[in-house]
Amino acid sequence: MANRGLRMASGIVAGGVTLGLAELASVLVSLDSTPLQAVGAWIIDHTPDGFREWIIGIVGTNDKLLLFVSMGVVAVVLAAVAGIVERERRPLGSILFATFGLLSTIAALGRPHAAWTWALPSIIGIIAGILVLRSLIGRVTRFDELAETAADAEIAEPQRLSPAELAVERRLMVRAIVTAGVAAAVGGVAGRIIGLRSRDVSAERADVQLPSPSVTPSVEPGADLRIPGLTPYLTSNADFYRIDTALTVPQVSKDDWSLRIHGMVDREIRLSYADLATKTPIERLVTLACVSNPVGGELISNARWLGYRLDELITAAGPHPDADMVLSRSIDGFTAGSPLAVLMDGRDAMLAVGMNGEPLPTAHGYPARLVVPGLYGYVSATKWVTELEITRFDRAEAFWTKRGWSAYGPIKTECRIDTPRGRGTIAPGKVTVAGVAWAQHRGIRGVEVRIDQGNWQPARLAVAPSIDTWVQWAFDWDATGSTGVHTVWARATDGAGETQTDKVQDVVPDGATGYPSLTVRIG
Ligand SMILES: Nc1nc2c(c(=O)[nH]1)N[C@H]1C(S)=C(S)[C@@H](COP(=O)(O)O)O[C@H]1N2
Ligand SMILES: [Mo]
Repeated sequence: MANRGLRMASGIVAGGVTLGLAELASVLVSLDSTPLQAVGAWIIDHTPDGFREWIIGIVGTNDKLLLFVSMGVVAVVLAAVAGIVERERRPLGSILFATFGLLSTIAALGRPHAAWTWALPSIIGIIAGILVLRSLIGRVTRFDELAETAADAEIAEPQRLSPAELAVERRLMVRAIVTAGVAAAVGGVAGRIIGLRSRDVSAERADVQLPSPSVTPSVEPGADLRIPGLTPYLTSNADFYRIDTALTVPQVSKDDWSLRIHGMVDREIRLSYADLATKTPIERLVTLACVSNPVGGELISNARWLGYRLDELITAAGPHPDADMVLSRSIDGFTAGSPLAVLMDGRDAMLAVGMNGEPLPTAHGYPARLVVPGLYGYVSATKWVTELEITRFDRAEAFWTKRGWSAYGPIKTECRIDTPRGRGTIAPGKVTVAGVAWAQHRGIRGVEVRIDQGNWQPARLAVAPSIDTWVQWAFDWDATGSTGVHTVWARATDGAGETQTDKVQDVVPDGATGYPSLTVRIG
């Protein structure tokens, strides 16, 4: 077949028209309804756990970028194939497009909160894509025929195109393909930009006046040992780790937001953002941790949170005595199941609206999220939270629990060595080993350090402003005369006197354990 390249290009351009027009159409529906978003979200929901962990182990939090790039590559290949197999009366390419459109429509309609209109971007995009595919492939085929005729010496001049005329025809055809491609790209990018702009809540967020708590937790200077390479006690909003399943950050206006407390309660409650202003705010220091944080990992951060006590909000609804779980739900369908008893036991579990003196950043849950000291994020820290369903563990299952993670997620006592990390060879002499240790809501009583197979020696602890946060620690190692390669170990003991386990366990199903260690070369 002649012009294989042009047929592939036609397929790719038609695919681009599909996705581009779907982006434009999604502006009127929901940005999450486009084929790329809907299929991407479907893939995230159906990725086997082992594979997910493996990927995250390699690319870290660039997993979503990787997903989009892979989907892009697959889309280009499929569209190119569609271009090749599409024939005038055997429209295999159109059938391929229609099949993809059907799957994408199903994926979009299957999203949480999807309305029937979520089908429209896929349908409109696919119809346009098929029309463009047929039209471009028709042109390429007609050109092939003209070229064949031109090469046929039997045919008389008027019917036969001269090489110059043929070149003109070719240019017109290429121009049609390029024009459609550019239009698709411009439309798609414009759609995305307009969609993001029109929904962007950052201007609204900048204007939010946070309530003033009666006390703001103070961070004593002694909480920060200010050792080079040691993680600061407080994490800035920009440096705070981020984990969620959202392909694009949900943009939820505080004026549209509400929190519904329902399920096994005496009276269902619905709170608007304005209703919160009538309640008493609290501000607390809490260290959030992700269950997927490997020993020594970075998925843990500490901030000052401003919000409203969950025990008060839940009590107002009158939870039934036989309820034991609060299933919190996000605008994007994510759910977390927290033990009701933990939320009600007097700790500072809250509906947070502020982070380090600012309204919550959109990526961290603006306008409201949950923060529960002592529980991993996947069972408690729902961002963009819109619902608290009071229920039972034997009746409901949360997002990650359905995927093999433990239903209960108390944070395990752990510590991390921050320095000397990646410092190459260190001169013999005094070496400061330092890091952070955490056992949220139990507090940290001590940290010990061991060099190679030596004795465990106590490290000094920084001031801990709260048992709900991590604490810095440091150990002055006299490495004079210790030239060679050494392994440095650390272990923490919590406020109840319980030392963290040395048993090495991976993150699945309820958090990694084992002593962190570091190899250093003295010389
Ligand atoms: N809506 C929503 N909330 C969520 C998640 C999510 O995927 N979606 N992930 C949870 C997990 S696993 C963690 S560890 C914390 C992380 O919060 P952060 O991104 O503010 O650090 O958010 C929790 N809240
Ligand atoms: Mo997490």
